Amino acid sequence: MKLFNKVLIANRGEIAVRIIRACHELGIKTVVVYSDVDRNTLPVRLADEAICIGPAQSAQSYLNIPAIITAAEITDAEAIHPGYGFLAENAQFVEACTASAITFIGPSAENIRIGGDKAKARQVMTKKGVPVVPGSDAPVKSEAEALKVCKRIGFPVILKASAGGGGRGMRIVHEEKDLMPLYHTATKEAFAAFGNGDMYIERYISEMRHIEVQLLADNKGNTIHLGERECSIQRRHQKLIEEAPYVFADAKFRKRVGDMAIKAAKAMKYRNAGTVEFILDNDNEIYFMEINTRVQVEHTVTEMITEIDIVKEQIKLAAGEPLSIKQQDVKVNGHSIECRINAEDPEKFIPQPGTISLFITPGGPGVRVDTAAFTGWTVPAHYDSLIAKLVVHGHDREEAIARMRRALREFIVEGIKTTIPFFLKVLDDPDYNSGDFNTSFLEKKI
Ligand code: MV4
Repeated sequence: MKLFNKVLIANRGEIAVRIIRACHELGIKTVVVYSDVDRNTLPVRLADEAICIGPAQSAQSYLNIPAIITAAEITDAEAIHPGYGFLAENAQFVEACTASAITFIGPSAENIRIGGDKAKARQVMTKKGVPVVPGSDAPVKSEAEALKVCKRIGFPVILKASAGGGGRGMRIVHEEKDLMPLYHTATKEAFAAFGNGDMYIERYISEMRHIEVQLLADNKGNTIHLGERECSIQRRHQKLIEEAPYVFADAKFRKRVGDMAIKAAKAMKYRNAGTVEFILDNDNEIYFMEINTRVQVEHTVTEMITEIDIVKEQIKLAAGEPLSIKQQDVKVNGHSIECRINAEDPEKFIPQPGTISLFITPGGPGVRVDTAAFTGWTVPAHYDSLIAKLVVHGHDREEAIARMRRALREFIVEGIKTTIPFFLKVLDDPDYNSGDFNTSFLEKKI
């Protein structure tokens, strides 16, 4: 079956490199777009063609829809891969691609709209019988309604912005007297941040694990899952360590959460690759939290344990190919862990842009490094501070942890500070090693 001749990559950094690699393995030519400060970068070198689309500020380059569509048109690219971040979850961008007869490698505009409207997604899931945390059926319209919902579900509750997600615009409310002040500040904050102040309410699960399921769906609606990832090690809603599988998952758990994810995807006619995020509480109850309508940073750990190339699958699915993998052929093998190496101070997590004077990546058995960094490259201050993903695979979690520890020790980055020392500390933590942690782990430890 004929895929695309040429794909344009509307992104930068490690994910641009990741997508170029998938295209080249599929025999597809690549075009990368870049901003002024990204001229001397690895994606620009690796792609067959590169086009400057504007100045460093994202709004004028990586978020500049007309510039990117024009770049695709003048290079005859038939499809655009958006990566993650930037335009990956912008429904208008999908429509702009469609209007120019360019295939968007990702879900439909409608999928993205539902995924971006958290209250709507919750409603769709409730209607189709996917479990959600007890809460409001829709955004609450008044103080009186907010109070009524809270009285029904009981405190503590969590207020969430419909347009938020990933933790932005959230407030935990422990008792009734705090509800109104927090409801008002959260509403105002959400309005300022997203131009939409809608808030919905859920019962607050004080101890939870973040479990998510990778999905693939073809254009006919055939949907499979690639198992779960455990992403509880996060700081200020930024994931720092992810692993697959969830160490306490057995085949029964995997089927339960996997089937829930497929049900969630089918409820909204989901297409291409996506991720359903769940709350796992201390009673092993699973609740739908959000759906992420993009390839995620941590897709790599799933690739390591399933040997399925998720980015290649995205491209084939976008070209209209049917799913080539059956659910029963998805096998989970061993254990994988990812550490997100950020150009940040390892104590205070303050970004550290600057020139890398020496960059030597680890290697050897079971080690994968996804990066666009190299010796002499300057990390710009304008973008995300992720400079490398260190991903390991082992026969079991214990071997994966040992492998991660030795790979972190091998990793040489000079000239800027990175989060490598932070990960070495986490990897020595007894609770991390036993698997006894939840999303509060880092708040308690650092
Ligand atoms: C929750 C929750 C507890 N109960 N929802 C949603 C987005 C994700 N990044 C964090 N989210 C949470 N949703 C219910 N019903 C706990 C979190 C959560 C969290 C909340 C506030 C402060 C820090 C947090 C860290 C991890 C998870």
